Amino acid sequence: MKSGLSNIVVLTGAGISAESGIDTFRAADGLWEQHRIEDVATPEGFARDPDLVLRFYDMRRAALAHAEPNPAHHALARLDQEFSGELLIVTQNVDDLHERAGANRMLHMHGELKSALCLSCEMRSPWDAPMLDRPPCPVCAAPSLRPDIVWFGEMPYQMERIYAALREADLFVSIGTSGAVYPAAGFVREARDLRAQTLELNLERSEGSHWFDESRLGRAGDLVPQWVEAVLGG
Ligand code: BV8
Repeated sequence: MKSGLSNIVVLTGAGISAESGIDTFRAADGLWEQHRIEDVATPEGFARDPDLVLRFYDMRRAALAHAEPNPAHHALARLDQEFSGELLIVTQNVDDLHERAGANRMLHMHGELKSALCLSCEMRSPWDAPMLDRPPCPVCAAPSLRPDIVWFGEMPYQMERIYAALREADLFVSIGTSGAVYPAAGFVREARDLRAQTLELNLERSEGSHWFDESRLGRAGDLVPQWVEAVLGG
C-alpha cells in the first residue's frame, strides 16, 4: 500500500450519482423532483398524504432501471476490491449504483429504494415494485409497506458502526455531498478530531469545505478515479 493508508472511510452523497442521471437534492429552485422535502421525505408528510409519498418513491425506484453506475462508482468498487486495508463506504444515497458497480464494504445510512419496511411486522424485504397499490408484505402479508428510507426526523441506520469506523480511520473522504444534512455533515469533524486526514471531492465548495484538510473541486467521474489510482499506487 504505497499510500501508507491502512483505514479509509468514504462518505458519498447525491453528487456521485449525478453523472448517472439521478437528480441531486439541491436543485436550484429548492424543490426536489417538484416536491417540497417536508411533503415527501418526512413521517409527517407520509401520514398526511401516503399516496403522494408512495408515488414519489415508486417513481424514483422505477427510474433506477434507467441509471447506470458511472466511473466514480466503478473507481470506489475497484478500491473495495484492491485496497488491502480497512475500508467502509457510507452512502447517503438510496440508489443501488454502488452495489451495481461491485462495492461490498458499504452501508446505506439513509436506507434504500430497493428495500421495503413493513409497518406491521417491522421486517425489511428486498423490493423492486410499486407500493402505491398497497402490495402485501412478503413476510406477514399485511398491506402495510413503506419505503425503507430514513426521512427527516428519523434516526439514520448503523450509526454505531459508522462512528466506530470514523474512530479508526486515517483518511476520511467525502464525495458529492453538500454537507447540509446531519449527522452525515458532522462526520468530517468526528474524523479530524480523532486524527484522520480529511479530503473532499465535490463539484463546488460545500457547507463543510472549511473543515477539510484538502478540498478538490470537479466532477466525481474525473476526481474519484484519479484519487483511487493514487491510493492504490497505480
Ligand atoms: C436525525 C433519504 C435525529 C431521503 C435523506 C428538525 C427536526 C428534525 C431533525 C432536524 C431538524 N433540524 C435539523 C434536523 C436534523 C436533520 C437535518 O440535518 N436537517 C437539515 C435540513 C438541517 N437531519 C435529520 O433529520 C436526520 N435524522 O437528525 O435524527 C434523531 C435523533 C434521535 C432519534 C430520532 C431522530 C435524518 C436525515 C436523513 C434524511 N434523508 N435522504 C431520500 O433520499 O428520499 S437526506 C438527503 O439529503 C440525502 O440522503 C443526503 O443525506 C442529504 C443531502 O443531500 P446530498 O447527498 O448532499 O445532496 P445535495 O443535492 O444536497 O448535494 C449534492 C452535492 O453534490 C452538491 O454539493 C453538488 O455540488 C455536488 N455535485 C453535483 N454534481 C456533482 C457533484 N459533485 C461531484 N460530481 C458531480 N458530478
